[in-house]
Amino acid sequence: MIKFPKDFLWGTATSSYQIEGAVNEDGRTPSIWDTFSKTEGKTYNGHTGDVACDHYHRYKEDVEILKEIGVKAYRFSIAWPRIFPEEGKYNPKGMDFYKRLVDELLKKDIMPTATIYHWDLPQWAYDKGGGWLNRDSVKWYVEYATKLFEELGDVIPLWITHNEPWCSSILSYGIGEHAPGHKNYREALIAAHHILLSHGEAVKAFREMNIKGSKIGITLNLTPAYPASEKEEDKLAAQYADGFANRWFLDPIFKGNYPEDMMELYSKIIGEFDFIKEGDLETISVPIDFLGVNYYTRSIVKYDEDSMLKAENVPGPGKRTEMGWEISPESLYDLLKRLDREYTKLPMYITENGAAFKDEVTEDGRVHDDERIEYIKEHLKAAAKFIGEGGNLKGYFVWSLMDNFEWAHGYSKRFGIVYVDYETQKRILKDSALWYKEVIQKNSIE
Ligand code: NCW
Repeated sequence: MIKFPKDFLWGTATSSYQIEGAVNEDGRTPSIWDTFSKTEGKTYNGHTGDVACDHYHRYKEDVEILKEIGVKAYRFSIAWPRIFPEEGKYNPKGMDFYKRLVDELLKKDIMPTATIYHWDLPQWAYDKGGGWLNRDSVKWYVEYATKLFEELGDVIPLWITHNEPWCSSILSYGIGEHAPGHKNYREALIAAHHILLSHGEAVKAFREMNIKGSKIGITLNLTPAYPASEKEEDKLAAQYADGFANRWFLDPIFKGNYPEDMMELYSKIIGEFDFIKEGDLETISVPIDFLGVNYYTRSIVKYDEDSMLKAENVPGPGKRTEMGWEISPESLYDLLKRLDREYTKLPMYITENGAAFKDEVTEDGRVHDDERIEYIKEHLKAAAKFIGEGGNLKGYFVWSLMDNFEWAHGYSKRFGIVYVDYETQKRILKDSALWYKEVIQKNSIE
Protein backbone atom coordinates (compact mmCIF):
# COMPACT_ATOMS: atom_id res chain seq x y z
CA MET A 1 0.00 0.00 0.00
CA ILE A 2 1.32 3.45 -0.98
CA LYS A 3 0.06 6.39 1.04
CA PHE A 4 -0.25 9.93 -0.29
CA PRO A 5 0.28 13.07 1.81
CA LYS A 6 -2.71 14.15 3.90
CA ASP A 7 -3.48 17.29 1.91
CA PHE A 8 -2.89 15.72 -1.54
CA LEU A 9 -5.25 17.32 -4.06
CA TRP A 10 -7.16 14.66 -5.97
CA GLY A 11 -8.98 15.99 -8.99
CA THR A 12 -10.23 15.57 -12.51
CA ALA A 13 -9.94 17.95 -15.46
CA THR A 14 -11.92 19.08 -18.50
CA SER A 15 -11.93 22.05 -20.87
CA SER A 16 -14.67 24.35 -22.12
CA TYR A 17 -14.88 23.60 -25.84
CA GLN A 18 -14.48 19.88 -25.25
CA ILE A 19 -17.53 19.53 -22.98
CA GLU A 20 -19.80 22.58 -22.89
CA GLY A 21 -21.73 22.65 -26.18
CA ALA A 22 -24.24 25.56 -26.21
CA VAL A 23 -22.03 27.36 -28.67
CA ASN A 24 -24.62 30.00 -29.54
CA GLU A 25 -26.02 30.62 -26.10
CA ASP A 26 -26.01 33.65 -23.83
CA GLY A 27 -24.04 35.77 -26.24
CA ARG A 28 -21.14 33.43 -27.02
CA THR A 29 -19.56 34.01 -30.42
CA PRO A 30 -17.49 31.42 -32.35
CA SER A 31 -13.98 30.42 -31.41
CA ILE A 32 -11.34 29.22 -33.85
CA TRP A 33 -12.39 25.67 -32.92
CA ASP A 34 -15.95 26.28 -34.12
CA THR A 35 -14.58 27.46 -37.43
CA PHE A 36 -11.93 24.76 -37.73
CA SER A 37 -14.23 21.87 -36.82
CA LYS A 38 -16.74 23.09 -39.41
CA THR A 39 -14.08 23.15 -42.12
CA GLU A 40 -14.12 20.01 -44.21
CA GLY A 41 -11.50 17.43 -43.39
CA LYS A 42 -10.20 18.98 -40.19
CA THR A 43 -11.81 16.74 -37.60
CA TYR A 44 -12.76 13.07 -37.51
CA ASN A 45 -16.02 12.64 -39.46
CA GLY A 46 -16.56 16.39 -39.28
CA HIS A 47 -17.30 16.26 -35.56
CA THR A 48 -17.75 19.61 -33.79
CA GLY A 49 -18.20 20.85 -30.22
CA ASP A 50 -21.70 22.19 -30.96
CA VAL A 51 -23.29 19.91 -28.39
CA ALA A 52 -20.34 17.98 -26.92
CA CYS A 53 -21.37 16.74 -23.44
CA ASP A 54 -24.00 19.47 -23.13
CA HIS A 55 -22.25 20.39 -19.90
CA TYR A 56 -23.47 23.99 -20.19
CA HIS A 57 -26.94 22.71 -19.35
CA ARG A 58 -25.95 19.69 -17.28
CA TYR A 59 -23.26 21.17 -15.07
CA LYS A 60 -25.25 20.46 -11.89
CA GLU A 61 -25.49 16.78 -12.74
CA ASP A 62 -21.77 16.77 -13.56
CA VAL A 63 -20.83 18.41 -10.27
CA GLU A 64 -23.00 15.79 -8.56
CA ILE A 65 -20.86 13.13 -10.29
CA LEU A 66 -17.69 14.85 -9.08
CA LYS A 67 -19.11 14.68 -5.57
CA GLU A 68 -19.95 11.02 -6.02
CA ILE A 69 -16.36 10.28 -7.07
CA GLY A 70 -15.20 12.32 -4.10
CA VAL A 71 -12.69 14.58 -5.83
CA LYS A 72 -11.23 17.42 -3.81
CA ALA A 73 -10.71 19.65 -6.85
CA TYR A 74 -12.10 20.12 -10.33
CA ARG A 75 -10.11 21.74 -13.12
CA PHE A 76 -12.18 23.37 -15.87
CA SER A 77 -11.44 26.06 -18.41
CA ILE A 78 -13.25 29.27 -19.22
CA ALA A 79 -14.39 30.00 -22.78
CA TRP A 80 -12.94 33.35 -23.79
CA PRO A 81 -15.63 33.99 -26.47
CA ARG A 82 -18.32 33.71 -23.78
CA ILE A 83 -16.63 36.45 -21.73
CA PHE A 84 -15.54 38.72 -24.60
CA PRO A 85 -17.72 37.85 -27.62
CA GLU A 86 -16.28 40.89 -29.39
CA GLU A 87 -13.13 42.91 -28.90
CA GLY A 88 -13.53 45.04 -25.78
CA LYS A 89 -17.15 43.98 -25.19
CA TYR A 90 -17.65 42.23 -21.85
CA ASN A 91 -20.56 39.76 -21.66
CA PRO A 92 -21.76 39.30 -18.04
CA LYS A 93 -24.15 36.54 -19.13
CA GLY A 94 -21.22 34.41 -20.21
CA MET A 95 -19.48 35.01 -16.89
CA ASP A 96 -22.65 34.01 -15.04
CA PHE A 97 -22.28 30.44 -16.23
CA TYR A 98 -18.90 30.11 -14.51
CA LYS A 99 -20.25 31.81 -11.38
CA ARG A 100 -23.04 29.23 -11.24
CA LEU A 101 -20.55 26.42 -11.81
CA VAL A 102 -18.19 27.71 -9.11
CA ASP A 103 -21.09 28.13 -6.65
CA GLU A 104 -22.15 24.57 -7.27
CA LEU A 105 -18.61 23.31 -6.71
CA LEU A 106 -18.16 25.31 -3.52
CA LYS A 107 -21.51 24.10 -2.19
CA LYS A 108 -20.18 20.58 -2.56
CA ASP A 109 -16.80 21.43 -1.10
CA ILE A 110 -14.89 20.92 -4.34
CA MET A 111 -12.05 23.32 -5.06
CA PRO A 112 -12.48 25.12 -8.40
CA THR A 113 -9.30 25.27 -10.46
CA ALA A 114 -9.62 27.42 -13.56
CA THR A 115 -7.65 27.42 -16.78
CA ILE A 116 -7.92 30.78 -18.49
CA TYR A 117 -7.02 29.57 -21.97
CA HIS A 118 -7.55 26.03 -23.21
CA TRP A 119 -7.39 26.73 -26.95
CA ASP A 120 -10.79 28.29 -27.75
CA LEU A 121 -9.49 31.61 -29.05
CA PRO A 122 -12.32 33.95 -30.09
CA GLN A 123 -12.69 34.02 -33.85
CA TRP A 124 -12.70 37.85 -33.71
CA ALA A 125 -9.15 37.71 -32.32
CA TYR A 126 -8.07 35.40 -35.13
CA ASP A 127 -9.66 37.71 -37.69
CA LYS A 128 -7.41 40.52 -36.51
CA GLY A 129 -4.10 39.34 -37.88
CA GLY A 130 -4.17 35.63 -37.10
CA GLY A 131 -4.83 35.60 -33.35
CA TRP A 132 -1.62 34.76 -31.51
CA LEU A 133 0.43 36.00 -34.47
CA ASN A 134 -0.63 39.51 -33.61
CA ARG A 135 1.23 41.01 -30.65
CA ASP A 136 -2.04 42.72 -29.67
CA SER A 137 -3.26 39.25 -28.63
CA VAL A 138 -1.28 39.81 -25.43
CA LYS A 139 -3.34 42.92 -24.67
CA TRP A 140 -6.64 41.17 -25.48
CA TYR A 141 -5.70 38.19 -23.31
CA VAL A 142 -4.73 40.38 -20.36
CA GLU A 143 -8.01 42.28 -20.60
CA TYR A 144 -9.86 38.95 -20.54
CA ALA A 145 -7.77 37.50 -17.68
CA THR A 146 -8.13 40.68 -15.63
CA LYS A 147 -11.90 40.50 -15.96
CA LEU A 148 -11.81 36.93 -14.68
CA PHE A 149 -9.66 37.97 -11.72
CA GLU A 150 -12.07 40.82 -10.92
CA GLU A 151 -15.14 38.60 -11.01
CA LEU A 152 -13.80 35.30 -9.69
CA GLY A 153 -10.29 36.05 -8.43
CA ASP A 154 -10.50 35.04 -4.80
CA VAL A 155 -13.06 32.24 -5.12
CA ILE A 156 -10.71 30.26 -7.34
CA PRO A 157 -7.67 29.16 -5.32
CA LEU A 158 -5.69 27.96 -8.34
CA TRP A 159 -5.47 29.88 -11.59
CA ILE A 160 -3.76 28.43 -14.65
CA THR A 161 -2.93 31.00 -17.32
CA HIS A 162 -2.49 28.60 -20.22
CA ASN A 163 -2.99 24.95 -20.97
CA GLU A 164 -0.19 23.39 -23.02
CA PRO A 165 1.28 26.32 -24.97
CA TRP A 166 3.13 23.77 -27.11
CA CYS A 167 -0.23 22.68 -28.49
CA SER A 168 -1.71 26.13 -28.98
CA SER A 169 1.41 27.25 -30.86
CA ILE A 170 3.40 24.42 -32.44
CA LEU A 171 0.54 21.97 -33.05
CA SER A 172 -1.80 24.77 -34.16
CA TYR A 173 0.40 27.14 -36.19
CA GLY A 174 3.32 24.84 -37.11
CA ILE A 175 2.01 21.30 -37.57
CA GLY A 176 -1.52 22.38 -38.49
CA GLU A 177 -3.35 19.58 -36.71
CA HIS A 178 -5.18 21.96 -34.38
CA ALA A 179 -7.01 25.22 -35.04
CA PRO A 180 -6.28 27.46 -36.81
CA GLY A 181 -4.46 24.81 -38.83
CA HIS A 182 -1.45 26.78 -40.10
CA LYS A 183 1.69 25.00 -41.20
CA ASN A 184 4.39 27.56 -40.80
CA TYR A 185 7.22 27.18 -38.36
CA ARG A 186 7.99 30.85 -38.06
CA GLU A 187 4.36 31.46 -37.16
CA ALA A 188 4.47 28.66 -34.60
CA LEU A 189 7.33 30.35 -32.76
CA ILE A 190 5.70 33.79 -32.97
CA ALA A 191 2.49 32.33 -31.51
CA ALA A 192 4.47 30.54 -28.77
CA HIS A 193 6.22 33.79 -27.88
CA HIS A 194 3.02 35.81 -27.65
CA ILE A 195 1.32 33.09 -25.62
CA LEU A 196 4.22 33.03 -23.17
CA LEU A 197 4.25 36.81 -23.04
CA SER A 198 0.51 36.88 -22.34
CA HIS A 199 1.14 34.44 -19.50
CA GLY A 200 3.73 36.76 -17.95
CA GLU A 201 1.57 39.86 -18.36
CA ALA A 202 -1.42 38.08 -16.79
CA VAL A 203 0.70 37.02 -13.80
CA LYS A 204 1.78 40.64 -13.38
CA ALA A 205 -1.85 41.83 -13.52
CA PHE A 206 -2.82 39.15 -10.99
CA ARG A 207 -0.08 40.30 -8.57
CA GLU A 208 -1.10 43.93 -8.92
CA MET A 209 -4.66 43.02 -7.96
CA ASN A 210 -3.35 41.44 -4.77
CA ILE A 211 -5.88 38.63 -4.74
CA LYS A 212 -5.82 37.08 -1.29
CA GLY A 213 -5.44 33.34 -0.95
CA SER A 214 -5.28 32.54 -4.67
CA LYS A 215 -2.30 31.27 -6.58
CA ILE A 216 -1.33 31.42 -10.23
CA GLY A 217 0.73 29.17 -12.47
CA ILE A 218 0.90 27.66 -15.94
CA THR A 219 0.37 24.15 -17.29
CA LEU A 220 2.86 22.69 -19.77
CA ASN A 221 2.60 19.40 -21.62
CA LEU A 222 6.00 17.82 -21.21
CA THR A 223 7.29 14.89 -23.21
CA PRO A 224 10.65 13.53 -22.05
CA ALA A 225 12.87 12.55 -24.96
CA TYR A 226 15.25 9.58 -24.90
CA PRO A 227 17.93 8.66 -27.45
CA ALA A 228 17.29 5.43 -29.37
CA SER A 229 20.90 4.33 -28.73
CA GLU A 230 24.06 5.40 -26.95
CA LYS A 231 25.37 6.94 -30.19
CA GLU A 232 26.34 10.59 -29.84
CA GLU A 233 24.19 11.57 -32.81
CA ASP A 234 21.11 9.98 -31.23
CA LYS A 235 21.86 11.84 -28.01
CA LEU A 236 21.95 15.05 -30.02
CA ALA A 237 18.59 14.14 -31.56
CA ALA A 238 17.15 13.64 -28.06
CA GLN A 239 18.58 16.99 -27.00
CA TYR A 240 16.74 18.72 -29.87
CA ALA A 241 13.53 16.77 -29.29
CA ASP A 242 13.70 17.89 -25.67
CA GLY A 243 14.32 21.48 -26.75
CA PHE A 244 11.36 21.31 -29.10
CA ALA A 245 8.84 19.83 -26.66
CA ASN A 246 10.04 20.97 -23.25
CA ARG A 247 12.88 23.44 -22.93
CA TRP A 248 11.40 25.94 -25.40
CA PHE A 249 8.72 26.59 -22.77
CA LEU A 250 10.44 25.70 -19.48
CA ASP A 251 13.55 27.80 -20.04
CA PRO A 252 11.88 31.18 -20.70
CA ILE A 253 9.51 30.66 -17.74
CA PHE A 254 12.10 29.50 -15.22
CA LYS A 255 15.39 30.81 -16.59
CA GLY A 256 14.35 33.90 -18.49
CA ASN A 257 15.83 32.85 -21.82
CA TYR A 258 15.16 30.62 -24.81
CA PRO A 259 17.58 27.70 -25.07
CA GLU A 260 20.60 28.66 -27.15
CA ASP A 261 20.95 25.38 -29.03
CA MET A 262 17.34 25.68 -30.20
CA MET A 263 17.71 29.36 -31.12
CA GLU A 264 20.59 28.35 -33.34
CA LEU A 265 18.70 25.45 -34.92
CA TYR A 266 15.48 27.42 -35.39
CA SER A 267 17.18 30.51 -36.79
CA LYS A 268 18.17 28.45 -39.83
CA ILE A 269 14.49 27.70 -40.40
CA ILE A 270 12.68 30.87 -39.42
CA GLY A 271 15.29 33.61 -39.82
CA GLU A 272 15.31 36.53 -37.39
CA PHE A 273 13.78 36.38 -33.93
CA ASP A 274 12.69 39.98 -34.39
CA PHE A 275 9.36 39.33 -32.64
CA ILE A 276 11.20 39.05 -29.31
CA LYS A 277 11.32 42.57 -27.91
CA GLU A 278 13.38 44.02 -25.11
CA GLY A 279 11.94 43.12 -21.72
CA ASP A 280 9.81 40.24 -23.01
CA LEU A 281 11.84 37.55 -21.29
CA GLU A 282 11.74 39.41 -17.98
CA THR A 283 7.96 39.42 -18.27
CA ILE A 284 7.73 35.76 -19.27
CA SER A 285 9.88 34.74 -16.30
CA VAL A 286 7.99 36.65 -13.59
CA PRO A 287 7.70 34.37 -10.57
CA ILE A 288 4.74 32.03 -10.51
CA ASP A 289 3.33 30.04 -7.59
CA PHE A 290 3.22 26.54 -9.05
CA LEU A 291 3.85 24.51 -12.19
CA GLY A 292 1.13 22.37 -13.78
CA VAL A 293 2.46 19.29 -15.56
CA ASN A 294 0.46 17.42 -18.17
CA TYR A 295 2.08 14.09 -18.84
CA TYR A 296 0.93 11.41 -21.27
CA THR A 297 3.91 9.80 -22.95
CA ARG A 298 7.61 9.99 -23.78
CA SER A 299 9.44 10.06 -27.08
CA ILE A 300 12.37 7.99 -28.33
CA VAL A 301 14.36 9.48 -31.17
CA LYS A 302 17.21 8.75 -33.52
CA TYR A 303 19.30 11.19 -35.52
CA ASP A 304 17.92 12.19 -38.89
CA GLU A 305 20.00 14.66 -40.88
CA ASP A 306 17.09 15.53 -43.17
CA SER A 307 14.47 16.38 -40.59
CA MET A 308 14.03 19.90 -39.33
CA LEU A 309 14.75 18.88 -35.75
CA LYS A 310 17.45 16.37 -36.72
CA ALA A 311 15.33 13.83 -34.88
CA GLU A 312 13.03 11.07 -35.97
CA ASN A 313 10.64 9.32 -33.59
CA VAL A 314 11.08 5.60 -33.23
CA PRO A 315 8.40 3.47 -31.57
CA GLY A 316 9.13 2.48 -27.99
CA PRO A 317 8.66 -1.02 -26.63
CA GLY A 318 5.75 -0.23 -24.29
CA LYS A 319 2.03 -0.78 -24.84
CA ARG A 320 0.11 2.01 -26.52
CA THR A 321 -3.12 3.81 -25.79
CA GLU A 322 -5.79 4.49 -28.44
CA MET A 323 -3.95 7.73 -29.22
CA GLY A 324 -0.97 5.64 -30.26
CA TRP A 325 1.01 7.04 -27.32
CA GLU A 326 3.43 4.68 -25.62
CA ILE A 327 2.67 4.04 -21.95
CA SER A 328 5.70 4.90 -19.86
CA PRO A 329 5.03 5.70 -16.20
CA GLU A 330 8.72 5.57 -15.36
CA SER A 331 9.24 8.56 -17.66
CA LEU A 332 6.83 10.55 -15.49
CA TYR A 333 9.14 9.85 -12.56
CA ASP A 334 12.18 10.90 -14.63
CA LEU A 335 10.37 14.04 -15.70
CA LEU A 336 9.40 15.11 -12.18
CA LYS A 337 12.93 14.48 -10.92
CA ARG A 338 14.37 16.51 -13.75
CA LEU A 339 11.97 19.42 -13.15
CA ASP A 340 12.94 19.41 -9.49
CA ARG A 341 16.64 19.21 -10.28
CA GLU A 342 16.89 21.66 -13.15
CA TYR A 343 13.94 24.01 -12.96
CA THR A 344 11.96 24.50 -9.79
CA LYS A 345 11.31 23.61 -6.19
CA LEU A 346 7.88 25.23 -6.43
CA PRO A 347 4.80 23.11 -5.81
CA MET A 348 3.89 21.06 -8.85
CA TYR A 349 0.55 19.58 -9.78
CA ILE A 350 -0.03 16.90 -12.37
CA THR A 351 -2.83 18.86 -13.99
CA GLU A 352 -3.51 16.12 -16.55
CA ASN A 353 -2.71 12.46 -16.90
CA GLY A 354 -4.88 9.74 -18.33
CA ALA A 355 -5.52 7.66 -21.40
CA ALA A 356 -7.90 6.93 -24.24
CA PHE A 357 -8.95 3.33 -24.64
CA LYS A 358 -11.70 1.54 -26.56
CA ASP A 359 -14.46 1.66 -23.97
CA GLU A 360 -17.71 -0.17 -24.34
CA VAL A 361 -20.80 -0.45 -22.25
CA THR A 362 -21.22 -4.17 -21.57
CA GLU A 363 -24.44 -6.08 -20.95
CA ASP A 364 -24.30 -5.37 -17.27
CA GLY A 365 -24.57 -1.67 -18.14
CA ARG A 366 -21.03 -0.97 -16.99
CA VAL A 367 -17.71 -0.02 -18.54
CA HIS A 368 -14.87 -2.31 -17.48
CA ASP A 369 -11.88 -0.14 -18.31
CA ASP A 370 -9.16 -2.14 -16.59
CA GLU A 371 -6.47 -0.74 -18.86
CA ARG A 372 -7.24 2.78 -17.71
CA ILE A 373 -7.12 1.74 -14.05
CA GLU A 374 -3.73 0.16 -14.71
CA TYR A 375 -2.51 3.28 -16.52
CA ILE A 376 -3.54 5.64 -13.73
CA LYS A 377 -2.27 3.33 -11.01
CA GLU A 378 1.19 3.02 -12.56
CA HIS A 379 1.46 6.78 -13.01
CA LEU A 380 0.35 7.35 -9.43
CA LYS A 381 3.07 4.97 -8.29
CA ALA A 382 5.63 7.04 -10.18
CA ALA A 383 4.23 10.20 -8.59
CA ALA A 384 4.32 8.63 -5.14
CA LYS A 385 7.95 7.61 -5.61
CA PHE A 386 8.83 11.21 -6.42
CA ILE A 387 6.95 12.48 -3.36
CA GLY A 388 8.58 9.82 -1.19
CA GLU A 389 11.97 11.21 -2.18
CA GLY A 390 10.96 14.68 -1.07
CA GLY A 391 9.48 15.93 -4.35
CA ASN A 392 7.10 18.86 -4.08
CA LEU A 393 4.08 17.35 -5.89
CA LYS A 394 0.81 18.59 -4.43
CA GLY A 395 -1.93 17.04 -6.51
CA TYR A 396 -3.08 14.93 -9.43
CA PHE A 397 -5.91 15.56 -11.90
CA VAL A 398 -7.14 12.76 -14.13
CA TRP A 399 -7.77 13.71 -17.73
CA SER A 400 -10.65 13.55 -18.05
CA LEU A 401 -13.72 13.61 -15.86
CA MET A 402 -15.75 12.41 -18.82
CA ASP A 403 -15.46 11.42 -22.47
CA ASN A 404 -15.48 14.52 -24.63
CA PHE A 405 -14.63 16.19 -27.94
CA GLU A 406 -11.03 15.10 -28.48
CA TRP A 407 -10.14 17.95 -30.87
CA ALA A 408 -9.11 16.68 -34.31
CA HIS A 409 -10.15 13.15 -33.26
CA GLY A 410 -13.71 14.27 -32.56
CA TYR A 411 -15.63 11.89 -30.33
CA SER A 412 -13.65 8.86 -31.50
CA LYS A 413 -11.28 8.88 -28.51
CA ARG A 414 -12.59 8.39 -25.01
CA PHE A 415 -10.43 9.73 -22.19
CA GLY A 416 -13.11 9.88 -19.48
CA ILE A 417 -13.42 8.02 -16.22
CA VAL A 418 -17.10 8.68 -16.86
CA TYR A 419 -18.63 7.32 -20.05
CA VAL A 420 -20.82 9.64 -22.11
CA ASP A 421 -23.49 8.22 -24.38
CA TYR A 422 -23.64 11.05 -26.91
CA GLU A 423 -27.08 9.99 -28.19
CA THR A 424 -28.78 10.35 -24.82
CA GLN A 425 -26.17 12.34 -22.87
CA LYS A 426 -26.36 9.67 -20.22
CA ARG A 427 -23.28 9.45 -18.01
CA ILE A 428 -22.03 6.11 -16.68
CA LEU A 429 -19.26 5.89 -14.11
CA LYS A 430 -16.64 3.59 -15.61
CA ASP A 431 -14.85 1.11 -13.34
CA SER A 432 -11.94 3.56 -13.29
CA ALA A 433 -14.16 6.21 -11.66
CA LEU A 434 -15.24 3.75 -8.99
CA TRP A 435 -11.63 2.72 -8.47
CA TYR A 436 -10.48 6.38 -8.32
CA LYS A 437 -13.17 7.02 -5.72
CA GLU A 438 -11.62 4.37 -3.51
CA VAL A 439 -8.13 5.76 -4.05
CA ILE A 440 -9.33 9.16 -2.92
CA GLN A 441 -11.20 7.75 0.07
CA LYS A 442 -8.19 5.77 1.25
CA ASN A 443 -5.71 8.39 0.10
CA SER A 444 -3.57 5.52 -1.11
CA ILE A 445 -3.09 2.94 -3.83
CA GLU A 446 -2.63 -0.81 -3.43
S1 NCW B 1 -4.00 16.42 -27.48
C1 NCW B 1 -3.49 16.67 -25.95
N1 NCW B 1 -4.38 16.56 -24.93
C2 NCW B 1 -5.61 15.88 -24.94
C3 NCW B 1 -6.72 16.92 -24.91
O1 NCW B 1 -7.97 16.34 -24.78
C4 NCW B 1 -6.57 17.93 -23.80
O2 NCW B 1 -7.36 19.04 -24.05
C5 NCW B 1 -5.13 18.34 -23.69
O3 NCW B 1 -4.93 19.15 -22.56
C6 NCW B 1 -5.50 15.14 -23.68
O4 NCW B 1 -4.76 16.08 -22.89
C7 NCW B 1 -4.24 17.11 -23.69
N2 NCW B 1 -2.24 16.94 -25.66
C8 NCW B 1 -1.16 16.85 -26.51
C9 NCW B 1 -0.11 16.07 -25.84
C10 NCW B 1 0.97 15.89 -26.79
C11 NCW B 1 1.60 14.56 -26.63
C12 NCW B 1 2.62 14.40 -27.69
C13 NCW B 1 2.76 12.97 -28.08
C14 NCW B 1 3.80 12.85 -29.12
C15 NCW B 1 4.05 11.43 -29.49
